[in-house]
Amino acid sequence: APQDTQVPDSGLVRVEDDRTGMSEQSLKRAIVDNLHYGQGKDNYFATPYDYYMAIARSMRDRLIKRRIQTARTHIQEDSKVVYYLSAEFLMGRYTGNSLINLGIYERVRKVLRESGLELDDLLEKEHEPGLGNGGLGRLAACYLDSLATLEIPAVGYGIRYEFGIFEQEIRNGWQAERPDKWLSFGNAWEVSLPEYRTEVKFGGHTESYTDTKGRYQTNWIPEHTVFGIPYDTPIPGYGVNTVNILRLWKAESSNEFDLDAFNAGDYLGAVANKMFSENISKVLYPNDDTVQGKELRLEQQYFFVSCSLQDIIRRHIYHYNSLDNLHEKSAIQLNDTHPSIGIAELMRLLIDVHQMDWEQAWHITQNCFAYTNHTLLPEALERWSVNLFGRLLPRHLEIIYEINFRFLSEVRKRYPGDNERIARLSLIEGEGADKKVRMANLACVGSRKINGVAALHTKLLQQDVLRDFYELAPEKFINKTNGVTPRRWLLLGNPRLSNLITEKIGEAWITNLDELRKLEQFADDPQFRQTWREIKQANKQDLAAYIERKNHIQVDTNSLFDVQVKRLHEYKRQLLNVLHIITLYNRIKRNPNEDILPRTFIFGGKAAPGYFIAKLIIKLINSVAAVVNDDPSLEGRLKVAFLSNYNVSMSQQIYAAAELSEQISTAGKEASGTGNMKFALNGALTIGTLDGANVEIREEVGAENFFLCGLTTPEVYELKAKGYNPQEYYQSNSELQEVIRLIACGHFSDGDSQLFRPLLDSLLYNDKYMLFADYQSYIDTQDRVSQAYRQEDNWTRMSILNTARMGKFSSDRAISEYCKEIWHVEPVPVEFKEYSPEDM
Ligand code: CR6
Repeated sequence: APQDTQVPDSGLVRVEDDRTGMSEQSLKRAIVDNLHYGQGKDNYFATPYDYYMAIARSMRDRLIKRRIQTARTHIQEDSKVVYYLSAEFLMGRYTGNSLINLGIYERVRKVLRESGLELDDLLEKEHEPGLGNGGLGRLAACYLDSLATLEIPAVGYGIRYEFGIFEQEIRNGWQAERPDKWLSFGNAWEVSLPEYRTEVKFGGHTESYTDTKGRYQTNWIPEHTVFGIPYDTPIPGYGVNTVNILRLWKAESSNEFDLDAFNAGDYLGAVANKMFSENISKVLYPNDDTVQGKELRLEQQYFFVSCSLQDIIRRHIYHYNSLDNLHEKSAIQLNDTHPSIGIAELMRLLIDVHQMDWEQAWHITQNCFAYTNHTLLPEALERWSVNLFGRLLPRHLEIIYEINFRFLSEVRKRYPGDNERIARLSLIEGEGADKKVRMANLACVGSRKINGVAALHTKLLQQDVLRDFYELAPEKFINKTNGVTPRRWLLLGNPRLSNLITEKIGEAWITNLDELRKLEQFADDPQFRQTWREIKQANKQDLAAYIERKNHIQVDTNSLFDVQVKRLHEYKRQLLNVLHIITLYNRIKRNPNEDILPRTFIFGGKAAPGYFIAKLIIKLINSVAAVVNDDPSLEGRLKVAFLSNYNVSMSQQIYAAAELSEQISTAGKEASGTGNMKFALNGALTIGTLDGANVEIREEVGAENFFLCGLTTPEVYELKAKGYNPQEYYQSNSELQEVIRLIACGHFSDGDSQLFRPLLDSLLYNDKYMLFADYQSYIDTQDRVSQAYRQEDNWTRMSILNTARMGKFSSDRAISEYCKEIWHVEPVPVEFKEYSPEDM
């Protein structure tokens, strides 16, 4: 063999410093190194994006080191692992968060400043991974952060969508959608693992045979097979060495080119399989809290669930050489019904592939899975047509029928002759051609625990949506009120406020949010209040600058920042907020001297592209903004800004600057909400209905520090039962009439009286979400808000108390409850060991 060139070994080069060192010097070297050898640039050629990539890679190196040690520790300790299956993970930007969790944000900022670079500006170069729609996907992200911080062995499993949630643009007041090409400049954070690629089958038919032991077996002969390639992103805990992973699957063709078809001259046929395969992980469905029974969506769900379960089984067998104890070592959480096909898939893998008998397989399956329900809206409960299901997943349909047969036999024993109940519990709905598979029923039958996401929501599940299952197995039901991670939502998102808090009470709050209670003692301290106000003011100025830059609207930073940011949905009632704006507008028009509190109304949120009414509401907000913002007679007292392309990064800035948080869904419709928690944590006061987690927020902060409005859930139910008629409210409310007439006459639409007709008609003649019923209560409460805001000292006091009492809403609290009461897993501390070249 040829001899290598000899080089002297100086004994001075320590690779470990560049890859894992945390000192200023090693961090600087690491960034320069990654700039050179990762980006191929020096400081002459490097763009801000190159610097961002170099920082990201330097952090990734540090996390990978800890990831390896985490994985080794989990194996050494035979740890039970949590697998969080979710079709959505709305992670937000990674780099700032990893700097925070590694505890080196300030140090890296300082190192960069020495070279004239501003960390915060560079971090904005990261394209946010928007692989989720809203609350459900963001909850999954907060939960991964808490799992790692609590040192729980966990893997998040999902889909590596090539296109995440669309980018929203506002054109002439309307929402327009553009594809989110988040991967086009590369992704510094992921590592692909083609060696763990997994095969997934689709379509075809099944055949039965008797195996050599005389057992009846089924063989699935698929029409297509697809590969899933895993891409891992490290998920660091805060202040610990645990680094878990988020494993997302990309679909790839299993045979690039069908040679037979090609040789037969069928060129397009030859690439059809490739197109089928690559479509699967192409794009995130942009619906929040609604479903369309689209075939591709079921393909996506099955694809990532099958890859993930096969991956879990592979790892388990490698370690234990048996599947008998799978349920003792794995807890698989179903984030809504989207991954619930996993119940049938695990049965299939255990029975058909690993030759287990039905009883044992069912025991293992039922003890692996738990199911979180996230909605009470009937349109969000997934039901797949049996036809489609059987075409795509013929073997799973058989298994579901078998599960159903066995399940219903038990039900019949318990409720003999109660055919209606049996029909309601059945996994199959309806008869004949339009039979449906009910995924929520499958999830309930196949899981050991079923949880709602706020106390009220869980209660309503038990009394209403899942009542029959509750009566059958009440011990399965449990509440797990949602939570949010204080790392992203306070420490990273609101540095001014978190610095003040840490100065006053130390930094224990970062991992024990109940510590915030210690702020209560300062609520009456004038100096502290003053500082608290100054911080909010500074954050408001930052947001005002953003609004000026993006929307060209000048807002008064002394006005009340009144904010509603969330997906556009009729039940969330952004329209009720607009009715309030127009009410104030009318009051000033009627009496220009009326003493109206100056307010800046800030909106943000995406509408599902096919949701016409939601898009019309966006158009209305922008139309009202155009009139109100430019009317000199208002003297700048009212401003309205719709911020386009609301996403995680933008929301961090908005929560920090918000003073009033709008949480005004119709009672009984919002399962929990999590934005409500982030606002209050950042010191905004809430105006809200008794819905979702608002109920518990109000309990925690105290009724006197919360602006309650609207009907309660029982009142909503009652009103509906006796026949709700919006006209009754309309006819007796002159201020409301004035508002509606102003929209109707085209005041906000250049005289076009037809444009907003669909919104008005739905209010006047149907009003499914009871805006008219809650209008007066909402307006009165808003008037109380205005008065309260003028009592500056007391407002600040309430704001401090809101932050101080948000401990319960940490995702750390939520995750420790899941660990104890659902998953039965314990923390596994990970030691940091110096890297050594001898490890080869
Ligand atoms: N849309 C609920 O509507 C809840 C989150 C997370 C939602 C919302 O109230 O906070 O889940 N539900 O639990 C679904 O997505 C089905 C949501 O985000």
